[in-house]
Amino acid sequence: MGGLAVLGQQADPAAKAVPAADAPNGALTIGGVIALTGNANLYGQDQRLGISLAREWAGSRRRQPGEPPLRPLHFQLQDGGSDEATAIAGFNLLIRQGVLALIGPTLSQQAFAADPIAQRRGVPVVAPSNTAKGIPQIGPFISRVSAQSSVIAPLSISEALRRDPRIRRVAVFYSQDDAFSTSETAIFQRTLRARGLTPVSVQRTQLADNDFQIPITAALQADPQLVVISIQAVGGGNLVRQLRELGYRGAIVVGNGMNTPNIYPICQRWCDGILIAQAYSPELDTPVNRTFRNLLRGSSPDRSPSQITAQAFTAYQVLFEAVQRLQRRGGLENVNLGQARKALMEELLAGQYDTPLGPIRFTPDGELVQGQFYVAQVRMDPGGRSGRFALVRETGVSGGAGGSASPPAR
Ligand code: 1QQ
Repeated sequence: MGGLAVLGQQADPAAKAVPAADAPNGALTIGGVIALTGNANLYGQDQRLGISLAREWAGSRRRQPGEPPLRPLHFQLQDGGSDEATAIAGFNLLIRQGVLALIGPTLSQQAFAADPIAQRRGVPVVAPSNTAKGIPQIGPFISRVSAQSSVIAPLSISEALRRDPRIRRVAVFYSQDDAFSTSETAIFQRTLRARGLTPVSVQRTQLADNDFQIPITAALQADPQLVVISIQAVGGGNLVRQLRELGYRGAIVVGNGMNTPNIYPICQRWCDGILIAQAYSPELDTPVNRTFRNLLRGSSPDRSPSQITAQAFTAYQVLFEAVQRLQRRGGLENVNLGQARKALMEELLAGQYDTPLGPIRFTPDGELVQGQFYVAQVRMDPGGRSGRFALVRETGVSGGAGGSASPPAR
């Protein structure tokens, strides 16, 4: 029985001593649980790319004279699928293998299921793309670099109403079985109500839906002038296309579910003109964003710099920088993995980071503080096969990490 207890201790990597940075086994491992299969792989592709660019960036960092050696980091990627069970399995596997911290999972719906596991085991999580309300509040080990819907979603509604102040009739669509969608639509609808607009039609769909004829027909009976969509990329792309095919000509605002260039092949030319708020602009002219864009051009010349890629880069960057600061302060000496995880979480939350998203930091409970946001409009090429998010407005949020208001719209 004593043997069992010893086995139990050995099985928990948290009790293992952290080796010295320059020891042969001195590398610590960051785990990534990203959707590589299922519909959310449209985001996962962007995320895998963003993390690999960040690893290139980190690999080119050199120890400054007089500094202790950098702490080498490994990265271990696990498919988080597009559902809760696969994300949970990925978290469990990587935590058992002794990762220092985790990036992921892709969807808020998955995070509400998987993050409590990391929280219980004391493993820091940086969410690269969870926008639903309440993610960092899952616990002290959970943070995010993805701005929550409440700061982003109102911007695209404001832009639509600025373009056409006569809009009165708004139809809303959302997936009722997805945490991102229900959270975002609540913000969209609150923003509309604050403008005195009560939706003339609210259509609740399912995450797995791809055929929207029935809800579209119902919504179009109310003759909307604006359609507001909180649905993930595959469903949302199909919905936009079917809306246009069924004759809707008015404005369309979409949410974070469609914030990837991977929507273009789905909605093709029908996506042209849709408005979307974004937490990243490729046009941000800072050294780190130029590096991000150059690395992307070097590795994947056919991919455009996008929000979800930049956020995944940022998630890795934030962990890398926090680890190196901790290393320099001696915080990784004479500690076990469990203590290192805790110290890393504190270090991470205390830091300020100059990222492709702009300057960011965290609130004490792990919520992102970011200063710059954008509204883009999708512009499809004439063939309808590829397109771009064209920047139409830039907004500074007062109290954001970047400080005060930024230059006005272009
Ligand atoms: C979330 C999201 C996704 C739809 C985009 C990755 O924002 O699940 O929170």
